[in-house]
Amino acid sequence: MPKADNIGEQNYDVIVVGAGFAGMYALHHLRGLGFSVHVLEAGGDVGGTWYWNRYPGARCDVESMSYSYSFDDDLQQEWTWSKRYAEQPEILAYANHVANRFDLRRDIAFDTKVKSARFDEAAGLWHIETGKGGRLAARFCIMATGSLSTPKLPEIEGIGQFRGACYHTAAWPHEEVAFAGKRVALIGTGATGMQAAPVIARDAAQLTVFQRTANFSVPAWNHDLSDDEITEWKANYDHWRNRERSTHSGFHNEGGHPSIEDLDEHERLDVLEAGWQRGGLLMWNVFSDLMTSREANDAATAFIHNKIRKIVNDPETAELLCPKSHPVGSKRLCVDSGYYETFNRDNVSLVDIGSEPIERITENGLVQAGAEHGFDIIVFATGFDAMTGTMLRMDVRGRNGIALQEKWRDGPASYLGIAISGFPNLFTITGPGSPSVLAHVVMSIEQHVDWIADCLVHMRANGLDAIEASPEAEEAWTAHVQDVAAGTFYPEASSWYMGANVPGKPRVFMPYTGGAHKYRKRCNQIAAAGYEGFVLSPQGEESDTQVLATRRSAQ
Ligand code: NA7
Repeated sequence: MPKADNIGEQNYDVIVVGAGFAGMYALHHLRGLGFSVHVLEAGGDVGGTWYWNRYPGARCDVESMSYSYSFDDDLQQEWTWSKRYAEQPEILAYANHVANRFDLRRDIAFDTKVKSARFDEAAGLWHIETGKGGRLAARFCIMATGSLSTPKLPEIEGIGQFRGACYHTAAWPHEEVAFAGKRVALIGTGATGMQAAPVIARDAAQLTVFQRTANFSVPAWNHDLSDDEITEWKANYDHWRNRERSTHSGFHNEGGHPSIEDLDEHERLDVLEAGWQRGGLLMWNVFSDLMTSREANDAATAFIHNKIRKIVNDPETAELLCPKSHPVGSKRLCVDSGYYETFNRDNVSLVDIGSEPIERITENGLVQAGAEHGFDIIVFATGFDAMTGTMLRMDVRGRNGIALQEKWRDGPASYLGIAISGFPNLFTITGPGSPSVLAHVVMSIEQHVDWIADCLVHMRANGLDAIEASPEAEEAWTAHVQDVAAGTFYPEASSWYMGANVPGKPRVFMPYTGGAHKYRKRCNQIAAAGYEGFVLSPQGEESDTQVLATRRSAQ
């Protein structure tokens, strides 16, 4: 495979956009296979999600022994996690350890945001322009841009007028934010708001939580890992990783009862209670038909409502906290450490903005239900323009100059969540149409990077220069993603999975709900069948641009 060879640009085999967990592994793996790789990262260092999300209480909802790379046994043996669920500083330290261990930073440009990525058909190259005016070219471009990387502020009038301190949880300052003695407004009660609330409440003079939709949460029961737990995992990592790869969710501890219908009232409650006591993402280990059986979902809903009513002292607040607008699991289930208990504190109150929205933000606070409420700090835990937001903010253009914004006008179309028809040699890691946010994301990242790396090696060995998803394969896969989701409760919620949190965004269910294990098998079958559904083109004659570039460089 010839190297990119254009004048005035830095040329590589592969440009990777993003130095989070996906970009870091893509760099390491592809570099090891002899490709020249360069990574462009908007942040000041590695870590992606864990670089940006430094808000109080930020923690991973996947267990730490599992939420790590599996590609190198020495790496997984040498790193020791402290808690069942790792907190953000520890995960960022892990990302730094990986970057140091594999000397990744020498091929990463930090503080470098991609402005545009354009495919040059004549040369068969991707031309990348950065916000700093840098120009690079590569045969392949890999978007390792993350599913939750473009923070979303709410559309509230006057949002820029507030004179106090204002933060979005996903753009949190590196310096400590002092809440002591402060009146704090927290807007948003998803996974992030629920993690932040108990921690802010401990320090703040007063915390007011503004809730538009009540969400379901299950306790994390976070604790220090014992030496025995760590030793057991490390001795059996192969077993646990294989187990992860064989489940729907990618979690080692998935294992719900096959169907609620086999259980009587008593047994159902026992299963739910056991799930609650285990804690964490309970939806994967109570009833396997939770997302398809109304009976199962209603039983879990009633069970969680009762838990909330038992924990929260004030009956009115408890009732407001009981989610009633959507089935359990159809919005991302939250995993908390004392969220519901926080509302028993004297310095915490809950305001329902589902029925009476915030009217505007003022210099001193915000107006809601006709009254102005004064605050010193506003925290927006209002989520992300998920799954497509980051790529659509770049000017990505494929064959014939077609813009990705145009192509995805009615929602993302993708083959396997890996490739897009009309955009040759462009790959998306955990893109829309793959299990991504519905599965163990580090596992999903490794699967995509391995698949792409195998593909590039196959192309190099066979003198192939270009790969592109066929329109038919893309259409069929995109329809399949919708069909599978339609058989579940997922599309019933106004969730970010559906694009519902961003005004004007097409309402299309984006992740693949068919199961990470089945998805992996399908990807492998497609590769084994010679990349079925893709068009692979042999190395052609040198294009005019390349001939010209070669002549110039020879002069
Ligand atoms: P989420 O899950 O999108 O939650 C955002 C929260 O902010 C949610 O409660 C929203 O209410 C609320 N929100 C969003 N926009 C507004 C406006 N305009 N007014 C009031 N409230 C609003 O984001 P998170 O950061 O918590 O979690 C994202 C993922 O990160 C999480 O799932 C994990 O995978 C990690 P809504 O429910 O939309 O009514």
